[in-house]
Amino acid sequence: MRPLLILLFALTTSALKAQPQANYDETKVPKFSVPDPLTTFGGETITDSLQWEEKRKLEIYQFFEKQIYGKVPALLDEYSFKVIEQDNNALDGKAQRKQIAVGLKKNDRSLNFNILLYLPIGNENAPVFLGYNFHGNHTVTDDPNVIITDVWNENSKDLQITDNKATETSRGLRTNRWAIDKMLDNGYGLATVYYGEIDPDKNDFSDGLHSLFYDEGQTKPKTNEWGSIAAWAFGLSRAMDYLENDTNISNVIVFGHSRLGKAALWAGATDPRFAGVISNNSGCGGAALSKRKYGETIGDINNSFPHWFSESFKKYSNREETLPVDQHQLLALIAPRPLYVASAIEDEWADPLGEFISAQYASKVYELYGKKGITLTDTHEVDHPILGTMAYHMRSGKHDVLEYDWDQYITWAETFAK
Ligand code: GTR
Repeated sequence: MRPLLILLFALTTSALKAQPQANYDETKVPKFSVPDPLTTFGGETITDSLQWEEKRKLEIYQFFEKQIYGKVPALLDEYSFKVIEQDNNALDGKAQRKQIAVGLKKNDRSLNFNILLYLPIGNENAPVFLGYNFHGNHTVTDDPNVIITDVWNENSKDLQITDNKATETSRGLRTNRWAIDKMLDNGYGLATVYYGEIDPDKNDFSDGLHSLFYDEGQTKPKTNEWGSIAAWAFGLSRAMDYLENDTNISNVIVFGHSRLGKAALWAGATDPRFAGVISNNSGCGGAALSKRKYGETIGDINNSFPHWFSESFKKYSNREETLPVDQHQLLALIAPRPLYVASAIEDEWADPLGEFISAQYASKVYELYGKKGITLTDTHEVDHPILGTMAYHMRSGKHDVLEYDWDQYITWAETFAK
């Protein structure tokens, strides 16, 4: 090749590969004003919890519902639960295990998902952590009796999943993210569901929960309707429909990591039955403030995961300054229920500082109810959790769920869940 051609070739290939560079420089965070949770869109000031609930909470909720996560299009026609497997002497006699098949029906179409439930022996009325897992219920434990999911699964080297299908090989490969023994020893249960059984995580709306609701000829949700995060949140509520009727369960705390932390927050905002909400490293579209444009931005997330949010959210890609809300108001929708926002200092993509500030700005609403929030003078000192009704920690280390995280969640839950 001649030098000019070589240069042109190099320029084109590098341009093709060029990704918008994420900002990790605090001095380059744009100046922005955080929308006040206590001033309505019309400029009215909110001074008590009643006004918040009647005026402000509703308008914020509706904005998130229509413009960000998307509306659930209709009610289900039917749903059913069936305990398909039970062992009262599971995990070396520490737990009762139940596997519950949940059936959802709409327009003569149906979808089934399985809840794996462990309840501690000796606590007849246990609080339970409910959280999605990324690759199947059988990955969270070595327990040989946990059913392996047969729906589409993202290939993963770590999980040894190929051909988009989970097998025996991946059993127990994610036990590190689920401190099941610790939960049981402290009198807590765990309920978990493989999120792909609600909606496979790919940019394809032909399958999963969305497809049950289509009219004749429809192939994807309408502009203001739900993306995958809202579908996953809806699935958590359907799991809750079962859990709230299990007489051995007292309270349910909804938990999620990363994209599933976003789903847990939206589930907490849409469903008041969750007694507490935990967002672990949920980042952009979760706990982190979007207007900081630090790490992942709305443009990045809508490009990489076009199916996560409602179609209407795309108009805010690279236009964060035009958003009349920010994610601290999502947190505020959960008030006055206990809420734990957890970050990891090396998880720069999720903007850990933006998650902390977001919790601080949501506090005003908790304070209206006389609850302890994360105040503006609180600091995010690494590995120094703040455990009030609003709780926060900045863990050392990376984007993950570690034993450390569960230690804090359990300690915190002791203050309200039993
Ligand atoms: C990333 C995505 C994040 C976060 C994460 C995860 O690729 O950009 O928003 O959700 O995935 O879920 O692990």
